[in-house]
Amino acid sequence: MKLILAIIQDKDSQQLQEKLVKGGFRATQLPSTGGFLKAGNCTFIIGVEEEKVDEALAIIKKNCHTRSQYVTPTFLMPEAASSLAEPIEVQVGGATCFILPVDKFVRF
Ligand code: 2BA
Repeated sequence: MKLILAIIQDKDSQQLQEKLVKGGFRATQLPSTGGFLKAGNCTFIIGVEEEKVDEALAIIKKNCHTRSQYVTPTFLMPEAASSLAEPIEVQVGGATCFILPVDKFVRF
């Protein structure tokens, strides 16, 4: 068994949850916060059989979209607050996924 940790944007979480359930996957959603933007995002914990990992990743890929977000450099560098810094564009998502081995899985 494997554990997929998928960090996605809040906007995609409902659709992803629905599609995972439809595909026969069990998932848990945790609210999380990105270290760079300090904005809310969503972390899915999905326990899957090894042979189904690619199927789950395909669902995540299909339902999680890349979006542009603007950050003011002053947010990143407070010392530059007085300069006339323009907002910069960063591409966020679709999904950042970690696939971990699971030693043991039990459900009571
Ligand atoms: P954030 O840390 O808020 O990052 C949001 C977006 O800002 C990133 O999108 C990336 O485009 C940009 N970014 C992040 N750190 C940067 C840096 N040091 N310099 C320049 N640009 C930077 P994504 O890469 O799609 O990441 C989306 C979210 O996934 C992240 O939100 C974070 O919560 C999570 N994440 C990404 N990589 C991770 C990692 N290696 N470990 C743990 N969480 C990660």
